[in-house]
Amino acid sequence: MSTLRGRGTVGGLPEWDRCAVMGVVNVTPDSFSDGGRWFDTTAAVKRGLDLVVEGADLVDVGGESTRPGAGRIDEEEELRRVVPVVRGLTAEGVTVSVDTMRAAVAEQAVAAGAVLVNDVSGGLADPRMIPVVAAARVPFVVMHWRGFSENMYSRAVYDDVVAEVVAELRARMDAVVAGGIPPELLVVDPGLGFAKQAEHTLTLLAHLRELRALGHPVLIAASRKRFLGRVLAKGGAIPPARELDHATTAVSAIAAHEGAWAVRVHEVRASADAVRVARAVEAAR
Ligand code: PMM
Repeated sequence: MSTLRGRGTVGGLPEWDRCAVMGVVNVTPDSFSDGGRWFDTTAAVKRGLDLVVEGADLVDVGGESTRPGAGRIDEEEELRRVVPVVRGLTAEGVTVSVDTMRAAVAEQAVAAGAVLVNDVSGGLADPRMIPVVAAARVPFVVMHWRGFSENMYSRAVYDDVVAEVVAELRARMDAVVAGGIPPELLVVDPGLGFAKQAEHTLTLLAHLRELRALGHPVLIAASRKRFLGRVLAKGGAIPPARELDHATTAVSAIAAHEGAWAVRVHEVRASADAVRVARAVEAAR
């Protein structure tokens, strides 16, 4: 089994001496977590720039909601939402990733300046994705994914969630490398909450070491997810996504301490502090 010393670096991206913070801009009217507040190009670009001021190292721009139960939007609509925001942010010097399962969106976002493709399906949703990313020679996030969000909880069945997620991710990484994306451009992501019940997600967080042993930088995206609501539930009442930012920050601190390459969060300020504290503790070892 390969191992990863340190948190790893991703070819072509800036290097940080700590866990990086990826701020989220969802250009969607129906995102479960920010409720469509940024569903407008100007507002979305401003949101991205604000996230950088708050400490985001990268900004992840997405146009299609992947919340549990979400259906798909068409490609034209996704392009219309995403590309102008990517262009607006890169024009301001922001390091932008594009969150998409579609090759055409990845391709046009990279042409507009995006430097990383974040595909929650790990290249499974669109057969053109891997060749397009390989040709663009940009880094690629491979997330653990078992199918579209519409009915993903029916796939949340595991005997040993850590072993199965690691094995399925390893198979994806092999397929992606065979498809022409160099290993040094790959980031892995356990896909917290995707086809996973809360206990599965928590078990994965408890075993980040096994994920790091895949030998690639690890991205952790816990922000405002339902499993955090389950952890904080009082008398069966689950807090809404917007009330999960403190819990998200706790995960950022844990992930940074455990050697994650980056955390993907909606509220950047607190996680930017958390990764710096983790770095200072690491330096004092
Ligand atoms: N989760 C969401 C969207 N994009 N990307 C990666 N790499 N990993 C994730 O877990 C992930 C993602 C869903 O959350 P959002 O709708 O709040 O952005």
